[in-house]
Amino acid sequence: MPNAAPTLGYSACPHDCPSTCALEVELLGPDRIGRVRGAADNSYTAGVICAKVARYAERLHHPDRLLHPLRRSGPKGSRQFTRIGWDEALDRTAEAFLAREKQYGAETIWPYFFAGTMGQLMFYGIERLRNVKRYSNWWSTICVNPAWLGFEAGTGKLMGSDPREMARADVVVIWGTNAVNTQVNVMTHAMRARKERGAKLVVVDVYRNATAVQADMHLCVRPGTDGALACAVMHVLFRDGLADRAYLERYTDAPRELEAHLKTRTPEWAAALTGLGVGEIEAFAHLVGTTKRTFFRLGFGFTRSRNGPVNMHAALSIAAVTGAWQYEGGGAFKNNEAIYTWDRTLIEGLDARDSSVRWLDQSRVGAILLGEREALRGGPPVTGLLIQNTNPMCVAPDLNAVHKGFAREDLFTCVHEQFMTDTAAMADIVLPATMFLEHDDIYSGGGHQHVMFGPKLIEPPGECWSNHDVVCALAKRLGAKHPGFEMSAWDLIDHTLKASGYPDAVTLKAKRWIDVQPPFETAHYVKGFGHADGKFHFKANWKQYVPRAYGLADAPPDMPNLPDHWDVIEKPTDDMPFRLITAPARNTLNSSFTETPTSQDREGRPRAKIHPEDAKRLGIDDGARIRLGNKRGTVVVYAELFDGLRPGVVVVEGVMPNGAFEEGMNTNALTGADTVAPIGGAAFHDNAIWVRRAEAPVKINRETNAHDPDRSEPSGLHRRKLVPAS
Ligand SMILES: Nc1nc2c(c(=O)[nH]1)N[C@H]1C(S)=C(S)[C@@H](COP(=O)(O)OP(=O)(O)OC[C@H]3O[C@@H](n4cnc5c(=O)[nH]c(N)nc54)[C@H](O)[C@@H]3O)O[C@H]1N2
Ligand SMILES: Nc1nc2c(c(=O)[nH]1)N[C@H]1C(S)=C(S)[C@@H](COP(=O)(O)OP(=O)(O)OC[C@H]3O[C@@H](n4cnc5c(=O)[nH]c(N)nc54)[C@H](O)[C@@H]3O)O[C@H]1N2
Ligand code: SF4
Ligand SMILES: [Mo]
Repeated sequence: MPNAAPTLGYSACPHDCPSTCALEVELLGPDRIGRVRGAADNSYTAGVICAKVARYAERLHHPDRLLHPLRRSGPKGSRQFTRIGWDEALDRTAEAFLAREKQYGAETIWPYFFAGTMGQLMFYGIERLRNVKRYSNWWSTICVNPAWLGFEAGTGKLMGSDPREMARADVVVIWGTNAVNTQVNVMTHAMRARKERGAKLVVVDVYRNATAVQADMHLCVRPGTDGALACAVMHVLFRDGLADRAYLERYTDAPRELEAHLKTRTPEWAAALTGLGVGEIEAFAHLVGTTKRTFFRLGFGFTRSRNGPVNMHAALSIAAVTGAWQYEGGGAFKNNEAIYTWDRTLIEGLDARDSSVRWLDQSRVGAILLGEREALRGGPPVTGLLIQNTNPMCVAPDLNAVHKGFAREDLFTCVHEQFMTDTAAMADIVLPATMFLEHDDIYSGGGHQHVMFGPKLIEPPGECWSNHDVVCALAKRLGAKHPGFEMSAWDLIDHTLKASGYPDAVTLKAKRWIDVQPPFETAHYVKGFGHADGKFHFKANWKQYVPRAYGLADAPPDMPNLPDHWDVIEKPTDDMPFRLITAPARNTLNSSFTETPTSQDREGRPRAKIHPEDAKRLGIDDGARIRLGNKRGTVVVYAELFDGLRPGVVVVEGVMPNGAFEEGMNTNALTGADTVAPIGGAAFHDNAIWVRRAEAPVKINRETNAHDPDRSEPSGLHRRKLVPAS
């Protein structure tokens, strides 16, 4: 039979990625897809998507997809499960939650979720169950807080120049984001600027990543020193007459104070901190100072440090000193959260929120499950978890604590998932979830300006249910009443679109997306910045952003208000002379896609990029088994000699499943869950570690995951099972 052209369906990528691409999906049957492509007629996607989503059929039709509800039938973490029906699975979950609620009060249950899907309904719907039931609140901290706060402290609003304007810039500065890996569309627009206008591309990053390889100038800073670089750049701008003084007077809060403060932040001062040459800093400052159309595309990576918000605010401040905001193709961009007018009252049940319920910090899940008083805010222990869209057994910091916490016998865990992830493996009840092409939802792009529809295009396999279905079915059994639990996904979507001032569901579905880009003068703050005084704030008022009602401490007194290097990172010591970066990998997205064969082939085994000089000194050959460790834990990885980073820096890409590591725990064994001030965050790229050759495979103390040389095993690699040693 000749191949007929497949039917096309239209959707939006639901994954946790700022690009939220407009998609065209080949439909090969009522439950089968073929290739996925980027929509050429969407002005941001512009026909380009990442390879991992182009081959989405591999994930959606994966033989390991969860198809039926399961009940644990062996010890916790044994991965022994028995198939059960939906009624039994939901009944058991509801019974367990109700019994615990009776014993400890409703705050003992903690719905735990994140952005595995960014659909407005399937992402946030779980909040309605929480609010109506008065379950413990969830303070989202794992991803955006340091970055968004640093930006907002300057502009007063989380929006910036139209990201498509990058194509009309003369210099594009990609700062602390590996866009080639993590948001490929940034490169589409940046590369257009280079091709059509001869624009220069500058990358500020701690290693020569896939994005830096494409750059005209790569500023390879030491981790956590971006604030110092930014200060020295501004010092040069003021010193050499490259600051736009008219703009500063009209649009900023404290230009003269800033100039005086920067007098001592010389290129020499910054060179010592960043590791850059004075000449490099001067050249960068002159480039952005003499090129009005400079677009600062600020990423997340450089804010995943204990001084992250300060570094973001400092880098952002450069555009205000040069006045780049005034020009098309100039200014700065982090995220467009503030341009969207989403009203999720019905989806989240905000009308039912009780302000007296405690808030628990997402990134502190380990400490919370281990019952630390401060982490529990003095309230009852967490004894019930309902998890959707996230894999904390893999992605959360301080993984030793997390693994121990999840292993608690008295903890009842229900995980709604697409795959048997490391977190699902710890569950008492596992529920099978639909993928985005199997349910209706609506999306908006943090990295662009579109509100998009992602309709149900195919039937789900097996007995998969959507997040909305699960939340509503549990609500019934838990006695939670709210109009949102009685509505279909479509009706909730339709209602939410209209309440938000967007076209209704039928209209948006037909249009596929709408472009809600604010006009130039709004996006570029021509009529003033987002603060009450209309100014860009060089003097960040950190205090103002701390929600004290959530139990957070005030901003630390030594947190600098003016741009600076805030010296609170984990500095190398004699014992721990290296700094570890756990950067994103190209073929996986957090722990998603780690299940697909192509991603597994391309990423291979866990590798640590290490400078050849360091390797030589430590007697480490390329490909050698090496052990990385610190006070929190240790992992074995394979050395990859690489001169695209500074000596003393080690980079391991990807959040691989724990099973990919000899001792059953990924690099989050080394990352810290201490709070990034002042509003939370995880400092995934701010780790002091030691590095050594891992001669013979070594036994690890399973209780602590600490390296115990007295318990060396003579031979054979072993994989730590997820069962705790107790
Ligand atoms: N393929 C892929 N795509 C992804 C993801 C993924 O895991 N894989 N994750 C998704 C998610 S959830 C998010 S939030 C975004 C994140 O996307 P990004 O904005 O790219 O942020 P990060 O992924 O944290 O870090 C990216 C870069 O920051 C650099 N970096 C680390 N520390 C410093 C520093 O101190 N200074 C400087 N200048 N650079 C530093 C790292 O070396 C790395 O190259 O990407 C999304 N897209
Ligand atoms: N070492 C290190 N750790 C990191 C980072 C880092 O840079 N380094 N980055 C951090 C960042 S920025 C983030 S955002 C977090 C992200 O961490 P997570 O939010 O845990 O993201 P994923 O690992 O992609 O897990 C998402 C899960 O949701 C599931 N899922 C997807 N769609 C649906 C759905 O519709 N319904 C249900 N029920 N499930 C669904 C997927 O199968 C997947 O297992 O990781 C953080 N962890
Ligand atoms: S680039 Fe990001 S939004 Fe686009 S298809 Fe890939 S994961 Fe999805
Ligand atoms: Mo993220």
